Amino acid sequence: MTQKIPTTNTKVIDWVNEIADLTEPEAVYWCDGSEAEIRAINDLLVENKTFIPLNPKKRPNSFLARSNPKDVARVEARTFICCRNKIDAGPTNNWAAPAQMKKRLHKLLKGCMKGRTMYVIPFSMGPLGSDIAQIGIEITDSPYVVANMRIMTRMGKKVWGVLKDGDFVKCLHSVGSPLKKGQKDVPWPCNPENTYITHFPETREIISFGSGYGGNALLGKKCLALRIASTMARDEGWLAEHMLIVGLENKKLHIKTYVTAAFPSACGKTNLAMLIPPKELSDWKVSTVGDDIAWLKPKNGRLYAINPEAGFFGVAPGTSAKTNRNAIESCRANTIFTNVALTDDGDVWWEGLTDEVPAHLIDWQGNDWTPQSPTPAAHPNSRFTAPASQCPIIDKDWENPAGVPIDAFIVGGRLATNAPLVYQSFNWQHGVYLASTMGSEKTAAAEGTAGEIRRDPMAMLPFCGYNMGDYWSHWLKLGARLAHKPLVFRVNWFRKDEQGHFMWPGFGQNMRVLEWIVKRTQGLAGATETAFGYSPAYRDLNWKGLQMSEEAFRALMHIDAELALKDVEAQALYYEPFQKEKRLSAALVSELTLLKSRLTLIRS
Ligand code: SAT
Ligand code: MN
Repeated sequence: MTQKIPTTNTKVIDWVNEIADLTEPEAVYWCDGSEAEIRAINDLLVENKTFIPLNPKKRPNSFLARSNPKDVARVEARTFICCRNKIDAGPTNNWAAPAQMKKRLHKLLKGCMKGRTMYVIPFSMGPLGSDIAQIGIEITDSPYVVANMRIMTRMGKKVWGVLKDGDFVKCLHSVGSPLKKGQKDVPWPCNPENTYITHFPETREIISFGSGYGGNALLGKKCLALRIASTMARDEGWLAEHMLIVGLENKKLHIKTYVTAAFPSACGKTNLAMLIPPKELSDWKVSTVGDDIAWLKPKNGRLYAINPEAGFFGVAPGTSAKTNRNAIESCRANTIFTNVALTDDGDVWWEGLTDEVPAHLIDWQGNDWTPQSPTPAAHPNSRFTAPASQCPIIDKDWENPAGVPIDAFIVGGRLATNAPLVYQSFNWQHGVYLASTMGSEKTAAAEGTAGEIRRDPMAMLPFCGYNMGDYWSHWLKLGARLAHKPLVFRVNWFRKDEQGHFMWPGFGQNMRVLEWIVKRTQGLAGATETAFGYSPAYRDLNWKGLQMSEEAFRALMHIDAELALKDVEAQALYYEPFQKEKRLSAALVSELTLLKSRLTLIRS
């Protein structure tokens, strides 16, 4: 295949040549992002049996892929931050010395693309040409990755015009499974025994080997847009966050505002990004800017956010017309499904999609499945890759290169005990403290007792490319310089009563909490000072259409000082490794001290 090289950027050309010499592919193909190209890639994936075409009447232009059962999720134990000094990776990351890791990878990469085509994918994270956007180039030997990157990023020849002779993030990916002459390929090549997901933040490089799945292989997502971008953001004075971005508009109140939210996994982030308000709150119009990642840059004293992605890589199980109609609509066509089940009429199915379970399916591993089967039909981490433009409530400014102005940050986790529905931080510094200590309970502990909390600061635990203590300091500093700081709120949709029942209905009803939050940003809602922060009183929330007594609401907001003081002790322990490394800001220590004294005062 002779192709005219589509760029004159010598850094790109030299790097592509260097990688081709090292990995020895059969051919090199420069992706242009055209329709004809994706049709050919899809045909090839069907021919290789990586893709099963779905019934075009039910799911037009959509495909199902089944991965190797050993390659089904991100692998945190195999994810490394490779910077010169170990302390700069911090206590929450796996670290390796760059030279040593490069040596190890070099051995694995030698000849690793034999018998395969090496694809060069130019892509932009963020609207092309936006000053918040970043350009990456992914080299991969996986056509499945090409097909996914085409949905998840702005990919193709237009990128060369923006890049010109500029710098880019080098993203090298191989499934790590070379083919000998005449050897037949498998539908999902991978190398789970030798998987490495490595980041070199100082030289802005990513090298990923051995996995073809999700965030391990679509390098624009967690690797570039979070791990590498977080270090760029530290150096350049902005924020790269694991946050959804949502627009909230109320024409009667003349409000249109945007908020972002960070939650650990399994807290309904995609649902909140696409929330449908209950009919009594239909004055509110919710619109989606992003469901996973936000890049926020300061301008004129405020933060403006873009969604660096162009698609959703959403978890399928549990997604239904009832829980998230907009997500279901988003994947109605032009979608890649990975590890879901196949119906007898050529459509997809997963646990929770319909109340009625089909009598027969082919499960995610390609086996016959019936409701009596002992294992789930879809893998719990099965996914849909769908264009964001197909979301019925996509915000009109979702591709605005200037971003959207952010008025509030929401953080939270999944906590059964002693975590109120919502409260506002006293100020920015207190907000950073609230975000740094957030997390979810590891398992449901005995009801009524505090479960052990897996802290997931800013939901960035596996995604921060540098020392988490430095990251908190960066937040503190950045906010201090903003004239118009976003207000910070902590929420918890998952409190349970003594019988183990959820005390809050969640889903669309969360609009009531969002309404209070938005009104707080506009100075339109009241609040009461509590030990945790500013909390709504019963009268401060809109109860139209929801039966909840004042007593039930009080229980939902109650703070048990004794239990909270125990958590203060746990938080002090959690901060200790950062303190030992002298990477913990005194501001966070004093927030903990202040909380302790407030709780001690109200302890009966
Ligand atoms: O596979 S991804 O990293 O893209 C999604 C996730 O695990 O959060
Ligand atoms: Mn995520």
